[in-house]
Amino acid sequence: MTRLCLILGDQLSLNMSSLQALDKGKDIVLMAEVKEEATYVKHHKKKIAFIFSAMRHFAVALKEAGYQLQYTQYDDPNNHDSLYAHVEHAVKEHKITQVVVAQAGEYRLHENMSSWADKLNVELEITEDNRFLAPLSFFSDWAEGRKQLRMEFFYREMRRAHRVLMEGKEPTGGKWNYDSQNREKAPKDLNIPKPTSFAPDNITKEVIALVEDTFADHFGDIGNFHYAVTREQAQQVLAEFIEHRLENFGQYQDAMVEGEPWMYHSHVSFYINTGSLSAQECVDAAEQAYISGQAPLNSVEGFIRQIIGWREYIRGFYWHLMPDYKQKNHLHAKRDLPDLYWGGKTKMNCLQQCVKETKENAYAHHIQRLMVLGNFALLAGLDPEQVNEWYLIVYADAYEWVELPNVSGMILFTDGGMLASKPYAASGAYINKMSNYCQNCAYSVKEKVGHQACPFNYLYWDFLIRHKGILQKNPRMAMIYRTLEKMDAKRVEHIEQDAKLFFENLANNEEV
Ligand code: FAD
Ligand code: DLZ
Ligand code: SF4
Repeated sequence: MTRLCLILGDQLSLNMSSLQALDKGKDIVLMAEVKEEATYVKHHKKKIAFIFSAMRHFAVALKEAGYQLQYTQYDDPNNHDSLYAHVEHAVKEHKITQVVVAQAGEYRLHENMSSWADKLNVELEITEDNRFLAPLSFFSDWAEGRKQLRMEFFYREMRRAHRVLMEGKEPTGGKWNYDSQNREKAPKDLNIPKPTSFAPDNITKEVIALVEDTFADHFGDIGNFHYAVTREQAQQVLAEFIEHRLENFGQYQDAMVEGEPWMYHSHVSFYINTGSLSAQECVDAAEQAYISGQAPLNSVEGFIRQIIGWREYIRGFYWHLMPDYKQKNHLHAKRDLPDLYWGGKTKMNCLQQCVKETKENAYAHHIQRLMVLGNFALLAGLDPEQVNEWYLIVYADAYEWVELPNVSGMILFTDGGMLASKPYAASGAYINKMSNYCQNCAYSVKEKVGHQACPFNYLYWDFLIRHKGILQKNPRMAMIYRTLEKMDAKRVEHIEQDAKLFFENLANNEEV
């Protein structure tokens, strides 16, 4: 009996569970660059180039490891356009009776696969997605019976279960979370290291030419492609992060500096999400840096929390709540996504910079995604479906399992508080506190109303006024609503007028 193992474009690891039981001499591994995956949303050009190049490099690694691989490139005249069609042809050609695949990261594809066994008349084995440290059962066991699914408590369970930064039963240093030492604004003279970069090799150059030709109408710049496309290169990105950036990671985690898209972040999301790096090795490397005195606890704990806390939690949360989660819209948001998200002109410097960097790099760091792009989407009441699609398109690390909970739960509050205890809404003061964007802005962050005022200022209050009926009941919002209640009626009227005019201009495609 010959088995067929399907490896998806984000399962690029020789340790993938689906590969483990194969007989290398007999069984066949299948990989395909297909239209269905490349266009179910119109992914950023750099995202497609990154994934195709990483897939082609992984194909080389599979062959070197002795696997029999059937790989179809996008421009192959025999390309069948969908993963199902490729599997169907391979099943017929090789008289396959058993197909094995690790669980797809996205619900859409997982659902699609559930009909394959019947349609193909084969046995379909779906193995656990071991790109994650926690099996899905770990999350559902933890979630069972809980009214609230807060990341912080899940994270502590993960620390205990995986013995990370633990001294016996106690967290290293006595505290679970060192965020109180983080979140500083970046000083002017900071010498931020350049990101680890790789010149495109022939495989990548070929892919770039393909993308320029075939996906010319997709958003994003393809120039200056410098990402890691092999496991070895991804390991180098991690190693250089540990050596040059981790020390300052915690301190400047929430800082934004104009013209500095990379800051002290790790830039490992592309690689960890495609399987080129494992979560375990990222955690081990950071913990080791603490033990050897190379990096302080606030940075190391902060980084480890992102990986074994946020990343694992978000993934468990997604599978726990899909498919219903996607339909949620607690705040009834329905405004169309404005053109400024696609690079249309705006006078709001923070938004303009974050979109520009997203277009250039298919990357923006967390606080840009959250507090600038996300905050605006929340305050402006943008339609969750359109916002989710935008985030899925523009970031090279975006797959629905990670994008959807972050966008719907963390920024848009579509679930009414399942993921976040209150909306992450902020006025211009927060952006000004954490960045230098306001210095080069046409608006004044100090002004609260009027045509010169920073739009985040009046949109923030207008958001609270609009959603008073829903949000005032939230105990974490009580204080801010008390402030609103004390606000002068004339000021409230002014805020509402400014917001109304802003939204009219937005709808008329005028530069805001
Ligand atoms: P670092 O800041 O160095 O963090 C280290 C790692 O921690 C990341 O590589 C990532 O694997 C993990 N991580 C950190 N925060 C989160 C989080 N909230 N959820 C899941 N993992 C996390 N991350 C994605 O991987 N794909 C997405 O599509 C994505 N969409 C997002 C959308 C919004 C609105 C927000 C607010 C966050 C989103 N994130 C997403 C989380 C986070 O912004 C990115 O993981 C991070 O910016 C990637 O850059 P980095 O590797 O330099 O991260
Ligand atoms: C994102 C992506 C793209 C752009 N192209 C492919 C592809 O051609 N072939 C493939 O196997 N996978 C691709 N992927 C990744 C898949 O979309 C991803 O595996 C699913 O979304 C499940 O997580
Ligand atoms: Fe953004 Fe307002 Fe600052 Fe301008 S003034 S950069 S719009 S926060």
